Amino acid sequence: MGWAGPCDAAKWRFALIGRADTRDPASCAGTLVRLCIWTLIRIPPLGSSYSMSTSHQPALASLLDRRSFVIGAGAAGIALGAAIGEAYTQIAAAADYSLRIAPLKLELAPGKVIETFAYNGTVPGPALRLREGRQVSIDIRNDTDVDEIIHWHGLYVPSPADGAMEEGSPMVPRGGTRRYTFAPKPAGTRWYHSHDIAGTDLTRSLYSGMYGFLIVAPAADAGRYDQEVLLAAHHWEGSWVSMQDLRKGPPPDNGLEVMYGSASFNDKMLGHGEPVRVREGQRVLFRLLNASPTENVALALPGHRFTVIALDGNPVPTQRSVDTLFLAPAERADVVIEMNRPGIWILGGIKDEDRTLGLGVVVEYANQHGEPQWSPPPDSPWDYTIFGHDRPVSSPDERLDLLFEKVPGGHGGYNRWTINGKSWPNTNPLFTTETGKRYRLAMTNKSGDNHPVHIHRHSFEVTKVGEKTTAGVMKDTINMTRFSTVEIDFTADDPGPTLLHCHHQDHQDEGFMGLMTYL
Ligand SMILES: [Cu+2]
Repeated sequence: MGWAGPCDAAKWRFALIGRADTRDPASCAGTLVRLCIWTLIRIPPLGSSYSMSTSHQPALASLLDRRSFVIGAGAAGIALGAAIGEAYTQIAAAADYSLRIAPLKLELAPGKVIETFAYNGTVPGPALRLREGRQVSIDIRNDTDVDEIIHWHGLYVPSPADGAMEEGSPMVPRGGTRRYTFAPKPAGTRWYHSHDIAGTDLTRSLYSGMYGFLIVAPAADAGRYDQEVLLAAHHWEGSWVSMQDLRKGPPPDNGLEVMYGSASFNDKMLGHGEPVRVREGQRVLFRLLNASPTENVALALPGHRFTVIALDGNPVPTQRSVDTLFLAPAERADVVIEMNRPGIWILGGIKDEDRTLGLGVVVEYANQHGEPQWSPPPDSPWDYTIFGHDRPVSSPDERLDLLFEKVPGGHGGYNRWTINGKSWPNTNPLFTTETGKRYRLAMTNKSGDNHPVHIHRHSFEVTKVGEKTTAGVMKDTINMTRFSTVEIDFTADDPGPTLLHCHHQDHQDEGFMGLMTYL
């Protein structure tokens, strides 16, 4: 199953890192590693369905720029990587947790088995429940044939431990183990997931089962609920398609998009897992995560409403009950559902095709019998601002404009994405901040696609969505609907290189990414 090629990327990486002080990475290391990765990619992994026609090669080259750039990301970043690499490889005492990355045959439904990758043989991976501020060590063993990396999404951790190679975090080499140590904060529903490049390979990174909940408990947990349920939505069996071949609407020059063959909550398609068993009168806390690589999910539970208490793990200023919950990729919502309509129900995607793919789970009241019931919820557009304060926000020290645009790939080609006219790695640095200052990012999505924009290692305050102002909603990922504007404010309070990117795996790999740096 291992790589048959002569070129060992991990070895190259460490050799180059070790010499960072005497070499110009941009002119030398980057080129060498780019060649090296080309060799690796050209060898089919796992003998699987991977294929690469010659027409894919230019797009693949640009996708690869992300990794090769990182390796040559500047002497400072590389020196940092070297130091951390040494620190993390001296593994003595047992870690608090260990995660093993390995292939998995996942049975989504009886007889429906897909080949994927996962942590510790389960999807999602084990739920890590950590205490806020208490140091934790996690060993990551990589039993796959490519170097991997795990990002701690929503946590304030130093760049080298954040799990983003673009920030200088080291990869977990294939066949190797690396220890991550950090003090988790802030409290809330976070998650961990692969932050590797998938490129055109729809079995890798977020297209796979490499994700899990990471819940940081506050010093005092109110626990005002009777039962807790963790549900992670995911779409599986992706394939590249030209949307204009399937329906009218997409522009004729649009490039390939990913479509999926199945979907699940956790590891099972709708109707094939254990139901969520509840009793009348219970208040059930659902921690919902959209771990899909590219798909939005809108969810409902007929006859019930979701009281939203936290978004992206952060308590909202105004708790509201809604009929429909909307989550873009990487977003989380903590919701309480009052179980006051006995029956057998489907908690699932409001789009019929999503439930047909398997996106849903049966909610079964005690002593109730029969077929699971579904009825469409009232039409209710998602609006972040209803969870906020209606008060003015303090003005920022500086305002920065970010414009997101698509460079269509054409029929059968891959799209590229730009931020202020440039694609990663040419976006670097996106902007530079000064510790302690408050910044406003005025973001414009000049495309017909959604973009869940994620900032690593920081939370931001949503201050304007379209023309509506709001305050107090703290997030790490915000979905920008097509042709929309959003303003978010954040304080530069966690020095170190920090990634900003779209959380659609394909958009991220196609250039929608940049680094914010500190002075
Ligand atoms: Cu995007």
